[in-house]
Amino acid sequence: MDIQAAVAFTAGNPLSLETVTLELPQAGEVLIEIKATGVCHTDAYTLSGADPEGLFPAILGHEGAGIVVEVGAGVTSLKPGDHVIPLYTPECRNCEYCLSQKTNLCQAIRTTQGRGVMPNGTSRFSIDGKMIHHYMGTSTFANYTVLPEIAVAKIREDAPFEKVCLIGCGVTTGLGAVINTAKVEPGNNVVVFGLGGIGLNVIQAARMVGANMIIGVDLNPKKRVLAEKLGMTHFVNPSEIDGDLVPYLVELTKGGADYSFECIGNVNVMRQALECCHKGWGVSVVVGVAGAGQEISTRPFQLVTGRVWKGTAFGGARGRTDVPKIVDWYMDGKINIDDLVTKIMPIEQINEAFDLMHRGEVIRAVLTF
Ligand code: NAD
Ligand code: DAO
Ligand code: ZN
Repeated sequence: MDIQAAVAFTAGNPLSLETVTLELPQAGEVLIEIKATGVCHTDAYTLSGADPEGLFPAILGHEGAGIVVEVGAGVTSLKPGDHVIPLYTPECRNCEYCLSQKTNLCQAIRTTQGRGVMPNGTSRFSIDGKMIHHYMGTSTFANYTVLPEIAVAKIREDAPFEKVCLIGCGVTTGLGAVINTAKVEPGNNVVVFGLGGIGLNVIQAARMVGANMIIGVDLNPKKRVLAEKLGMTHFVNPSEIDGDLVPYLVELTKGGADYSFECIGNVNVMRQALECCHKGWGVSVVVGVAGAGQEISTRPFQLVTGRVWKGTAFGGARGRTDVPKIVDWYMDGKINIDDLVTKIMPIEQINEAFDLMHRGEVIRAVLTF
């Protein structure tokens, strides 16, 4: 079938709206009509050419929501008409990783997903017979896409696509970092570095679980108002304090954070996030994705004296199980997504949406079809 998609032909250039040929779903696959998709920094990172694993040409996008149109042979958990969120982290419930119950990093389709193709090794997208790569297994910058059944979360039908699409990445990553990875407890003191789409969700989850101090750290003072609305109790702008940030935060928390979260992707800030943690038990969670080849460092004595450094992907969430629950939280008013969707735009304006994100003018721009 002919579909409309924003194609990334080469790194470093704008996306191009094209008519693309999409093959119908094969066994174990699902055809989805995408209704809305967020634009995230990871899409921009790959488009820039800085992502060493980026493949071109490709259809980017990984924060979508839509409706199942057709299912391939053997698909049992989905049917046409189901409302869904594509998952860049699948949940097969069968592989060694899923069965371990220790990680959400399902490996069932890892190799082919990384090569930009479906599990049988071929792409469903092409233009004039030339193959176009899938991206993160999702390719949501298209009005139709094909995914493996194990990478699709079924959600309730009354949830608005242009809001719940953010549960496909930013919302789940931030909430999950707090609830699944750190397991923050009532009364804990939390420091959040970076108040973008991820950090704001860390803040609202910290409030949900009953954290005491929720300290937000950002260089941009404009981030303060929304962060406070979502639960931040103290704002720290590193460029406005006297002295070094780490001792400042240790003093503010009377000994250090119980939990800290780096939501920027800056390796120097990752070190500050670890070192502002409480001696003996503080845990720092790396959420931000640093540039290719970058490394983190600290004095090992920071770990010897009880601080713990860990990371999280997609908030440790098992997508098919957890994403529908997070949609319920939104529909029940337990979490705020409306304020994170700064702008809703038609797919034709996708390059403007990237520009808005680069200029820091949106938490998220959402594209509709
Ligand atoms: P964003 O750009 O919207 O937010 C980053 C914030 O950090 C901005 O508000 C910016 O002002 C602030 N900032 C930048 N440098 C700073 C500094 N030195 N000190 C203090 N504040 C600073 O980004 P986002 O969408 O919230 O994503 C954050 C990170 O999370 C990115 O690296 C992204 O790739 C990553 N991410 C990780 C996962 C995962 O599963 N681990 C999933 C999605 C995104
Ligand atoms: O190696 O098993 C694996 C999966 C790695 C993917 C982890 C994704 C990490 C988050 C990247 C940013 C997503 C927008
Ligand atoms: Zn699995």
